[in-house]
Amino acid sequence: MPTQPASPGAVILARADVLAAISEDVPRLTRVFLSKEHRLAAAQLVQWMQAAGMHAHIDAIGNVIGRYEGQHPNAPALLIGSHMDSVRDAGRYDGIFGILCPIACVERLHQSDTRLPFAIEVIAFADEEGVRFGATLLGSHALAGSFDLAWLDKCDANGCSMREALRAFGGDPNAIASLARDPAATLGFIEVHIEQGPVLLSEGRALGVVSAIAASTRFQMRVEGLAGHAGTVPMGLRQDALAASAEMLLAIERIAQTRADTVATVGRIEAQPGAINVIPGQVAFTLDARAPSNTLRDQLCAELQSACDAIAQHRGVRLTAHVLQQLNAATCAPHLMQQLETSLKRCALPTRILPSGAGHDAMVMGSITDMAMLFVRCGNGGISHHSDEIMTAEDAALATDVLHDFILHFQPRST
Ligand code: HGY
Ligand code: MN
Ligand code: MN
Repeated sequence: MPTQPASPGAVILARADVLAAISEDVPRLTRVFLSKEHRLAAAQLVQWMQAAGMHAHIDAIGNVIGRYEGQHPNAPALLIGSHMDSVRDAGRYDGIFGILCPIACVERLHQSDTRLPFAIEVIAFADEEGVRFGATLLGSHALAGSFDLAWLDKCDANGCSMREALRAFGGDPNAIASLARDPAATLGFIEVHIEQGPVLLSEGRALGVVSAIAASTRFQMRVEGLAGHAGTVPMGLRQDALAASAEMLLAIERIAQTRADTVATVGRIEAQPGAINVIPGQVAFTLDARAPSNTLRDQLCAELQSACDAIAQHRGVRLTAHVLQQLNAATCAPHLMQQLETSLKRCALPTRILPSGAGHDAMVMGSITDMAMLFVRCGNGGISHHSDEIMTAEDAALATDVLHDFILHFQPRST
């Protein structure tokens, strides 16, 4: 019995499985910027891009870029892409689906020998999560011309600077500035991404159109108390940095819960000296605060900071808060949203507009061109940044149909 050709969605999920196996800690998925896994996954993406009829290359910062020419050489391009790096113990569709889906669309154009009045560039951004060096959205900042060269001096947990790692990867720190795209040659940026939340799943919808991406601020918080003997220092005389931090964490949670649509997360905490019989004298914890607008984010951060300061004062410890990153809210281009909605209708799918609480490369690309996002349902309650992240081949195929329709009918903003 001849085997049935795999459905377009199944091909995409199978490719995501291939990439998920390119990890530093298999069977978990962790693929960080400028690692050997980055290099291996990039080579695999180049191969798939070339098979889809694109010219593909790896740029100076490690982005993988495939270009499908239009009817005329050097035509302005519609950019479509997402990130190829992952968080630790990640899901296999975050970022990656937004690369494999457009590759599948270009493959359809190539197979039908369709050429459009514009070129298409599929972009696999080298680093969006910022796991290795703490600076995020590096690949899209390079293309948007907003890469801060000081980031090259950031070091990873082993003391290796980004500059050294980039050179060892085969990139070129001196060429990053030249990657900046000319907005005049860029017709727009589309990112297809799993929702990473429960909304589409709960409403029984496969796809949604994003209205805006939340504003966020990331802090490195440090609490300095006084280490001491766990057996001899009376409770009333302690300056316990970890107990103070614990009270701060609960205050952070309580404050974020009281405001609509705001979230605040402490993702990592370390206590020193970390001995069972020593009162912790130093604590470092991260704080990720988000809200639908810049104003609401700033108000949230101010309230979080003053609550933590009051706790520090009350407990006789010293708190310092260092802003690691501040990303402003990004609104999607209405004319691109409308075209995505029209494609959903042409594909006989209901339209649903929803905000994104997660950050995306589209926030950065939106600084140089019109941007929009198509969300795809994820299963398992919408879980993401977790190995239980799932999506279906049917939804992958629907997203590919809608993106393909969007591309065929794409109209850049009339100037
Ligand atoms: O943190 C975020 O929102 C994104 O997943 N990097
Ligand atoms: Mn992510
Ligand atoms: Mn992502």
